[in-house]
Amino acid sequence: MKTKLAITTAIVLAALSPAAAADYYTQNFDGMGTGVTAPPGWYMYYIAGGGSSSLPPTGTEMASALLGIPALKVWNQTDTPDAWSQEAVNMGATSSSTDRLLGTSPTATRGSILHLDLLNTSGAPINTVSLSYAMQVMTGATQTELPGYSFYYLDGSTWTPFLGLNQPSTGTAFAQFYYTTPVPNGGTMKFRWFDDNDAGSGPDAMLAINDLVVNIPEPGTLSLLALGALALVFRRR
Ligand SMILES: [Ca+2]
Ligand SMILES: [Ca+2]
Ligand SMILES: [Ca+2]
Repeated sequence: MKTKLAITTAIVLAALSPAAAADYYTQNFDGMGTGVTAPPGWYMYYIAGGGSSSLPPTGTEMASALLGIPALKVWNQTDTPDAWSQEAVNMGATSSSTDRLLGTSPTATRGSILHLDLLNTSGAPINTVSLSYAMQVMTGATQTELPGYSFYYLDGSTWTPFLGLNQPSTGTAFAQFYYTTPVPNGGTMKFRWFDDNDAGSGPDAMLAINDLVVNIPEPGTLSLLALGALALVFRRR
C-alpha cells in the first residue's frame, strides 16, 4: 500500500503540483542562478563569539544561534577567497557555472549555519528521515578547524548532533536518523549544517553543500529499514 507523504517547504507548498508533492525533497541549488536569493525554506544562522576551539557546538549553543542576513553573497572559485560573518554564499566554479552550491565561509563568529525548514504535510507523524547531500571543499583550509559540516536536527526542543551526516571532506554523506519526538503532521523538520570559524588569522576552508535529498521511508517499509539502519548504528559503536 502506497501512503502518500508530502514534504515541502511551507513557502512553496501552494505552488507545488500534486506530482511534485512526494515523500521526498530534493535541492540542487541550481535554481538560484547567480542571484542572491536562497531557495525557499533555507536560512543563514550564526553563533556569536570568536574563533572556535574546533569543538562542535553543544545543543544549547546551537539553540542560541542568531538569524543572519537573508541576501546571499555570490562567490566563485575564480574569485579571491573571502569570508562573511552573517551571510550564506551562492557558490560555483565560475561566474557562468550553472551548477550552484550553498556555502559558508565564517569569520568573526563561532561559526556559520545553513538552516532548512521542511513542513510535514504527510498527514502522519514522521519518525525516520533518510538524508543525503554532497559536500564540497571550495578552497583549502590554512587553519585548524573542524573539517566539513557538522549536522544537527531539532528533536522536540533539542538540537541534536548526528555524526552520521558529518561530511569531513569533498564527498557525499548518507544516513538515516530517528526522532525521539516524532514531527507531527503540520510540524516542521529543522536541519542545520554547522561550519566552525577557525581561531587563526588565515581564511577558513570555504565549504558548500549540493544535491540534497531528504526522504521519508514509506510506513510499509519503515520497520525493515529501521532495523537495518539500527544494525549499522550498533556496528559503528
Ligand atoms: Ca548544484
Ligand atoms: Ca570552518
Ligand atoms: Ca577564521
